[in-house]
Amino acid sequence: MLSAQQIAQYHADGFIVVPGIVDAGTLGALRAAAERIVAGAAQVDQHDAVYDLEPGHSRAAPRVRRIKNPERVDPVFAALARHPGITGCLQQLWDGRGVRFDISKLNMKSAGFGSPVEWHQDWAFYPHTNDDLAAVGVMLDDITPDNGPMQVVPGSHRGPVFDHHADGFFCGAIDALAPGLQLASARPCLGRAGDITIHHVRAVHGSAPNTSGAPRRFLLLQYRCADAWPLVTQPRSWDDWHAALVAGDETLEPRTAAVPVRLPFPPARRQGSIYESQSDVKNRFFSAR
Ligand SMILES: O=C(O)CCC(=O)C(=O)O
Repeated sequence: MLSAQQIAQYHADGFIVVPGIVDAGTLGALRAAAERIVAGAAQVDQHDAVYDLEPGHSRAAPRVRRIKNPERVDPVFAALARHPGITGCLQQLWDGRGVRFDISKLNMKSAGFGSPVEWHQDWAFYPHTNDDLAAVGVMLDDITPDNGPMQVVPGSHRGPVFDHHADGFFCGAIDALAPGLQLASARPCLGRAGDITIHHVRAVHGSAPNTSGAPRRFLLLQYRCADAWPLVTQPRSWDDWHAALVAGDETLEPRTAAVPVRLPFPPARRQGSIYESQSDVKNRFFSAR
């Protein structure tokens, strides 16, 4: 359960770190599953439905940047998406409304070369009828100042939706020189393995490369309030949509809110890998290797 102070902090800053949500046994199972999936990258040469590969990947020396939708690959990730410690926090943040899981991704950020993620707002990718959406980051490793922690600009979830386009196409990143970004105030989300972060869908966030000797595996689970209806990607079917409700009550009445929206169109020229589409942004903040 979140304290009143944690709830107030989430609403003020747009993010919180909640310690000790995932127990050691579950953590061990998640890490083992991640290692099994990464080992499978020795059979692939290019990005596919499961792997986003680091530059320099080879079958002999596999380098995985992101495991896409690990909940579709191993049941331990699917079970985590329904963890009551996670869904309970979200219900508290959303006034007791239902919680619907969307997708997940495991950003590997391996020691020494893990890729950066440029500043962005998740909202720019998937606007809804209201902005009660959040990503929950599960730390599979300790996250320190040196291994590329996610950084968030406090209060940015109440600001504008920044332009995530370059040369007329969506690129999934904000130009680092965009007026009003206030990157100097960004704060890192640090913690121990088993802690979680929760960040608001409109919060500006990003992360540096991992130049340390320690891995930084960070599993991002995306959730939306049961009454938030997607403006861009429609559900495949009612059955899928309803099956993704992981806590609370279903509803047939989307809640609309006065939220700023900018559509992610025309689509990114290199759709499918955020790392590649972000490389089109005019001014990067984090050094590309
Ligand atoms: O891995 C991180 O530090 C943040 C990544 C992120 O925001 C994303 O993948 O959308």
